[in-house]
Amino acid sequence: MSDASKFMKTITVLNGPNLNMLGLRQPHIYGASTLDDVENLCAETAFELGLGIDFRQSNIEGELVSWIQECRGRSAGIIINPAGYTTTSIAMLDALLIADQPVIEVHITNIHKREEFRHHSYISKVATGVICGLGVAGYALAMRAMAGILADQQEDDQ
Ligand code: DHK
Repeated sequence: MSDASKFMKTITVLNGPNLNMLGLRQPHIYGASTLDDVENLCAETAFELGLGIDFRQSNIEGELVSWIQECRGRSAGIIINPAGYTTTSIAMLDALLIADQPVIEVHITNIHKREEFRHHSYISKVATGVICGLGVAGYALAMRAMAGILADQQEDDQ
């Protein structure tokens, strides 16, 4: 391991249920990009920003909760598309309340323009910011915003 990678900050990007079906899933709503495309976009953006990345997806709420817990002490920031758990998961909210790093919430679609049941988010209660409706480009924007937040944090620490 080089000195640079030893000290490189890692961003965890978590994806909730059904996002593994991107590309096949209602492409008129979610677009044609696959989750692999999103991972490549995040990896390229991370490389450009000098950040490491840990990109994951699960259809299981408990697994997402465990991954959020594992971020403690290992990850500098969490970017999360909670997908279908956005509107229901107090367990994920509680896990994020314990987390000690900034959180950015991403939705591919504009959830406020869609069915009313998609409008409320438990995750927004802990998110520094929310990006929605900008397609998968929202992930790259979230990475850039996270890099800015981490740079500000570093300045404050000095
Ligand atoms: C993804 C989902 O799976 C939905 O359950 C959300 C979100 C919207 C998205 O836009 O990325 O309602």
